[in-house]
Amino acid sequence: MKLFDRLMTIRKARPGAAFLVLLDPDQETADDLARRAEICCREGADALLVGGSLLMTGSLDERIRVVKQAVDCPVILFPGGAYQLSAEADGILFMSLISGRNPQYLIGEQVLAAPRVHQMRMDTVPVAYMLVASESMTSVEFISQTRPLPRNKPDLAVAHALAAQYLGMRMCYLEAGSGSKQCVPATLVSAVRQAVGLSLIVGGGIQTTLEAKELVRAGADFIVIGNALEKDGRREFVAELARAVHGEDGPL
Ligand code: 1GP
Repeated sequence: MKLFDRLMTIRKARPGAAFLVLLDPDQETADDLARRAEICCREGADALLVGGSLLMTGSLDERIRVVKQAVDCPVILFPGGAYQLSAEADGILFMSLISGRNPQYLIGEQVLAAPRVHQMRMDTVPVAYMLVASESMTSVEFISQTRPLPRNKPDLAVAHALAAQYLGMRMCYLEAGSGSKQCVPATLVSAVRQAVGLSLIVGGGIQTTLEAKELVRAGADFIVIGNALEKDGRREFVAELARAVHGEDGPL
């Protein structure tokens, strides 16, 4: 089954939203990464994203290979640039940073990556990536050299999401930036939800079950959490977040 269809099947199986965990391949040794991946999936993560704005490790293939051996769920590339490719993954979020006006991240990196993606026969999901402002500058804002969308102007987010839909994107990623102090406002998610039929991925700065539930209630189809799960001893928290995102711990 194609990656997009797999993701939709996972989504439909959940009354709330699907739960994606972002693994930073730079954070740990390959074995630690595999162990964490295994715990996350056992406790309820539906799929794993691997990647980030900046990648230091030179062994992305190996890291993804060991993660794949440890879990049954899809392991998906979430690349910060054309250099973050691996045929070991189940596919790639092929993204364009449409909230920005930096041609390198709108189309440049994609052109550099495309021949290798083709050569590796990677499964691609076209995703409109939209960075939303938070209180301080995030790595993605700095690396991409783009201005994020204002938090208090949902109409701007809606206009971008509509453009993405007309361009034929399949998913829209509303991103506050990894490690952000504030997640994307629920009001903005709900405005985009009402305007477009695209599947909505929401991530960045989500730290509590309450925040996750609010974003699901606002219309997120996929919730992504990375940083909040990176500390040790977070097994129970993963399970708690999974139940909240899936809508299994009471009415949303
Ligand atoms: C980043 O949305 C993801 O792209 C996850 O962010 O690490 O802040 O959870 P956090």
